[in-house]
Amino acid sequence: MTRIVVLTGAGVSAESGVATFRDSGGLWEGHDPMTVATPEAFAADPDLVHRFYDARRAALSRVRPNAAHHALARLEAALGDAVYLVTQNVDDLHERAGTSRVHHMHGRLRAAWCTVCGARHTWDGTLVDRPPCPGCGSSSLRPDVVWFGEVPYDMEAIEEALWDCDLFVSIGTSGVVYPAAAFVHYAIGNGKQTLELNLDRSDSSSDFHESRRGPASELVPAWVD
Ligand code: BJW
Repeated sequence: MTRIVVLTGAGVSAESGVATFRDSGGLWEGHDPMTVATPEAFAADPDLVHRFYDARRAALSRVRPNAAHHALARLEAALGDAVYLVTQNVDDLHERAGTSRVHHMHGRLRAAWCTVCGARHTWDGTLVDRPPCPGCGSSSLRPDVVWFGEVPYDMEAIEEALWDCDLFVSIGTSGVVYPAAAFVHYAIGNGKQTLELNLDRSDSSSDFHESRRGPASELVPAWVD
């Protein structure tokens, strides 16, 4: 059976109403990424960073998975363990569409981790008001997301999955943020087939064996079904 690694980015959730990062109207507009998505920024102005993530966490309850998320859930239902889904997205739309194994390499909005005791907690509320950590009681929770300069989650397992797969598929990502941007090079270097599904040409489109252009809600079901 063909083993597939699927990487998703902000473009897969765009049609659900979750803003992308770098498109016109994206999340970074009005926010220099370095003012909100680095540990240094958090140390310098935690209120600003907490407000940014609190607003995005609250917005999750107003969005729904789209046809692309549902198609990927069907792919997992059909192929089981032969599909390894890794997402750069911090939303939970893949899970809500029914995918059961989602590897969130950049963390999750609906989680907080304590910088004192290291515990991670499911989190649906706000953090700007400095709630106590349910584990140790300290007021040191931060969003459980991966900022620039931090090491993404599950890297060893992701590299193993890329090594073991036959096909690498990248969906809705601009290909500018590493290490995800290098997955296509790793896959090609190890003799895998590669496919990109993206609205526009991305920074790494020319690296893929095949690149299809269009909205994820159309391209992904067409590829899966
Ligand atoms: C549609 C669509 C529709 C729209 N249908 N498509 C090597 C070279 C240079 C720099 C580095 C390097 N290695 C590391 C770095 C530094 C840095 C980095 O990459 N910097 C670059 C800016 C140059 N990387 C890091 O610091 C990373 N850590 C690291 O490398 O540690 C070292 C290490 C690695 C591995 C092993 C051991 C050690 C950490 C990166 C963390 C990124 N964090 C963020 C924030 C997360 C929290 C949050 O959400 O706020 O992650 S940044 C932001 O960008 C977010 C995203 O996941 C990520 C990627 O964005 P994405 O998904 O691609 O979105 P967009 O908006 O850019 O693109 C959307 C795309 O969708 C577009 O192409 C549209 O056309 C398309 N689209 N609508 C289909 N309907």
